[in-house]
Amino acid sequence: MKNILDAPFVKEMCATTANMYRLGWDERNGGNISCLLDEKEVGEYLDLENVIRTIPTGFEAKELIGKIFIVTGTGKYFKNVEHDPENNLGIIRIANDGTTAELLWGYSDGGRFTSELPAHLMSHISRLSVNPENRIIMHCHPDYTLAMTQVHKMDEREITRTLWKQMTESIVVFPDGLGVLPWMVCGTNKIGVATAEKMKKFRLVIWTLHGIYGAGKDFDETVGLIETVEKAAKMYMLTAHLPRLNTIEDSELKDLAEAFGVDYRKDYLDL
Ligand code: 2HA
Ligand code: ZN
Repeated sequence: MKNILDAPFVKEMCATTANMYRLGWDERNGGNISCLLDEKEVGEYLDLENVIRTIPTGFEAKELIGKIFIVTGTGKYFKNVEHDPENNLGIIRIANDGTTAELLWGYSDGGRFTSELPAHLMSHISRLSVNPENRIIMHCHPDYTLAMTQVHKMDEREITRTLWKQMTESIVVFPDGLGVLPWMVCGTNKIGVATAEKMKKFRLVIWTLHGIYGAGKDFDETVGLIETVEKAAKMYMLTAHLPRLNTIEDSELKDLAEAFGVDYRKDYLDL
């Protein structure tokens, strides 16, 4: 059996949480990540018959029975993951009842997965239904994105248009735009269901006055989506109070999307 601490998926979780902490997106215990793993690959590192303990998830995820995820722990700090992955991360498998998580590794101080597990697992189900390659769901609290939710109309079309117009990269990176949820109590099945519903149409979902969710096939895609939104939100917040002399026109956004061959939300442009 190989050493689990050398597994690429553990190393990626360590590197990503450390990076996100230093970006300031995950203060204290803010943020959470889940990554769908390949059973065969996990089997190279762990005895899949050895269930350390079982933890109820509080909801049913029939579509994910037998699926294995590495997930950040509840109350854990992103800054600490790289120094003690076995305590701050866990590897869970969804049991045959669809409502129990079987712990295969981690949460070594007796802890459990993130309180946002409902939003994560339900979002995995949504994203897998539109893209079988999806593996990552990521949540964090990036500064300018969060600031923007205080001052911008929280309408999907409006906020997507604003972000597309801040800089050239935006429409190329997230042509599918952003889903928006109003402020809601976090950590509940209700916000999980609402997030997952949006995830059928978007890889990015903003939680007003809270943060953002991103989904992707790997860490680069997912972080790349969030950091591009955050950069565009930064441009907006740095300039929102100033006279706006230049912007990317709708016809130019269309030219850009066509030049890069991306399938953008055409009804979000006024052409
Ligand atoms: O896990 O970010 O949304 C801490 C949070 C809750
Ligand atoms: Zn949060």
